[in-house]
Amino acid sequence: MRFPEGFVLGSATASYQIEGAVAEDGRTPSVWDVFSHTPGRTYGGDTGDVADDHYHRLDEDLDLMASLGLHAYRFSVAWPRVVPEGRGAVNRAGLDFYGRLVDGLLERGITPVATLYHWDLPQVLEDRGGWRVRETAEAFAEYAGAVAEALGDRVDTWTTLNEPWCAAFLGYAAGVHAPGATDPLASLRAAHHLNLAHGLGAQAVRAVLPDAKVSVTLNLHVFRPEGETGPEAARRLDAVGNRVFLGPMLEGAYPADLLEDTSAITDWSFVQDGDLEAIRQPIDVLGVNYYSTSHVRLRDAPAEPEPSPWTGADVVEVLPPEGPLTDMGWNIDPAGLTDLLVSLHETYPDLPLMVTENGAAFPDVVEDGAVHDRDRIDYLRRHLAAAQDAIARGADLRGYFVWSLMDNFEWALGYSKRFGIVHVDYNTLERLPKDSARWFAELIRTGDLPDA
Ligand code: IFM
Repeated sequence: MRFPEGFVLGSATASYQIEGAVAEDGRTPSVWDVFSHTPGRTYGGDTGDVADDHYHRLDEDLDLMASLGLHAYRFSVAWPRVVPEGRGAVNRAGLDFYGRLVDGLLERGITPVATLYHWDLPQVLEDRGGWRVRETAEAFAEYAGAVAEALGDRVDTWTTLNEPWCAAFLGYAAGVHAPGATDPLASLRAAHHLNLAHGLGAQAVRAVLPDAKVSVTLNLHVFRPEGETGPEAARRLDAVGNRVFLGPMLEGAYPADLLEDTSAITDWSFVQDGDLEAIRQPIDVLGVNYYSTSHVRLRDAPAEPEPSPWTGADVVEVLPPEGPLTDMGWNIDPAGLTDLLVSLHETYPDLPLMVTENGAAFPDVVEDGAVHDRDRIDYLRRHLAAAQDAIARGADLRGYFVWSLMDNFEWALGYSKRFGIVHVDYNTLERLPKDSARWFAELIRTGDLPDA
């Protein structure tokens, strides 16, 4: 069970989930600062004010990564640290933090993989319409160019967006992520402007760094059709969950069935001439985030529409997941990862793939200074084996990043869910590698999947 030569094994985090220091060195509030400080929005009122205090513990965290032997580290840059007013002046102090991070990685032989947007939109841009409006896509391209200019050729791969589905549909339709809107039209506008941000951002990075490796990370959904109506339910959800991004980014068009399914909400006239050409930029690798699958069918009778990330949820039903479940309530279906990677390879045969997130939350306990997270090791082992199956079936998979390096702010669920392979004590901020961290380090050291 060996990975191919050169296969990248790393871990991932995101700025708002780990950094803290939200009001330091010129950073302004993001939508997540405002959302998390709004009563009732997050578990226990948790916020990212301190998070893992990574901003102040950079060297310790870099040493931790080196001790695990990570080949690569996937982090995100906080837009409101770098361009505090959303557009215009670039904040040198904000950029310097990421410069120190990148230099520290390179000194330790770890390859930096930068994501430009992992959901911390400057609130000042949300106040002007956020992802509902195209100005935000234009502002993103300016910001992307500024970061590319500053970090230059020290970054190996530039990822424009992380999981635009969550930003658009959890943020503007279901209302469970920032900015907390429940407006299906806004979510479709947001999806389009995120697509546009990807295209304009990719161009802006390449304008500064013509040889840059550019990517985007999508949380592609795997649907398991149930019964006779399952295939139609899966088609509808695939359109609004996956092809709404894959279509314009990789094929230069929104899928016809998506336009038809959403015609009662919009005529998509916010898509302007030239947008689709701008969105379809060559990418060097597609980042895939995978956690679980969803069993779906059509409803017997249409239900009262209520806030949901799924346009058409009144006719489509996502069935309760069958156990065993992770602490997120998500099912464990490693074959879904194989299916997803193989089907992407069949649809886009020349596109290299990278699993940019995979992992699981479990209710860890610290016992005598250790965390024996056997469930997580089992989850990781089975998913890495599933990735190997996909490679054996032809998928051009180049690497795998575990989510996450350390426990962190799990968005609306605050600190109640632990995804890290390193435990964080939120009282002392002490880091403690779990058994899974040692297991992952052993995998990196030997290139062989260790036993669970
Ligand atoms: O924590 C998130 C991450 O920010 C994006 N992908 C899914 C993870 C687990 O929910």
